[in-house]
Amino acid sequence: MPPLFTRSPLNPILTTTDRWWESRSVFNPGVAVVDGRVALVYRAVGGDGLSRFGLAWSRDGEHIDERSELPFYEAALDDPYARLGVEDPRITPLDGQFYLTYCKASVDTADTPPLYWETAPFRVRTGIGLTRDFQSMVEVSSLLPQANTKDGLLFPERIAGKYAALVREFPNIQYLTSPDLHQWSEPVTVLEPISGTWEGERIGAGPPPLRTPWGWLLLYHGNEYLRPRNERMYSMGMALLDVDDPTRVLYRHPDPIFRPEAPYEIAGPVGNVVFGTGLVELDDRLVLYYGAGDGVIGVATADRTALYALLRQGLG
Ligand code: BMA
Repeated sequence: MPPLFTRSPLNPILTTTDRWWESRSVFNPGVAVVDGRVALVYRAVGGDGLSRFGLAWSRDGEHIDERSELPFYEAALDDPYARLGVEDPRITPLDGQFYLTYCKASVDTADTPPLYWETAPFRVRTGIGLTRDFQSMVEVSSLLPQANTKDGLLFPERIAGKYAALVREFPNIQYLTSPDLHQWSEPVTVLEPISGTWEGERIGAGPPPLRTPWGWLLLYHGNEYLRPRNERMYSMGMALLDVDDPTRVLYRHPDPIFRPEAPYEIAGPVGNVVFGTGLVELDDRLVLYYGAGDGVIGVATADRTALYALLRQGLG
């Protein structure tokens, strides 16, 4: 089978600049189509090692035409949950506005034990922000304010009348709902890592799910530990969730659909990483935006018919 996703010949489409706040790395963009243009809100790491969001625009989805001089968003200096900044935004269009979900990162007190792979006891929360016009964003709430979570996103439609979300409270992807973005239901596990495979270590939702005729298409990342090289690899996988009850997994593709292969994915500040966080439909293509090697941004395109055929085949 030919590869499902084809990399743009322009890759990497976005790289660092000499502006201090995005001089170290730019990666993991949230993406949305806004008045016919593609907006990318991306994670930018600067000379101070902190994460902020930059904003870039593209007319054709691959050439960057415009880029913000200053960060699009940075955490308030006195926010104790974002001492290391904000990371990995996802963008969800809903009710004629755009919600951003992102990881707020800080470090817990020194007497807190870190998770086994962590270099410090990171304290992570999922923030929810709102923008109408991409001039500015305001934080409106957070997903499960008391829990350590990453990879949070909102579905682009209400489900059974409620806001619907996915989040990763280590190590699983969970589903939860809210009437108002403030009170959250008890999370229900949707997908777990599969030990000994490409998604054996941990998994997390990628871009906000896309509605297909058969269910929600969820692209997600999986992390595997390559013992002989003492390295980790992040690839992208695909699942289909029931439209009305996304805790029902209708199909999970066994193999990764996108793996680190290009030099800018294999090298970089963290090598062997493709981390997809944006997905848009442009004509008959599904266009995936991803962080590569935690250093730059790439784009890869799948033919919708081919991807749908794979889903249908999986559904049997
Ligand atoms: C995750 C997040 C992402 C990053 C990925 C690969 O835990 O920190 O921002 O792209 O690891 O390093």
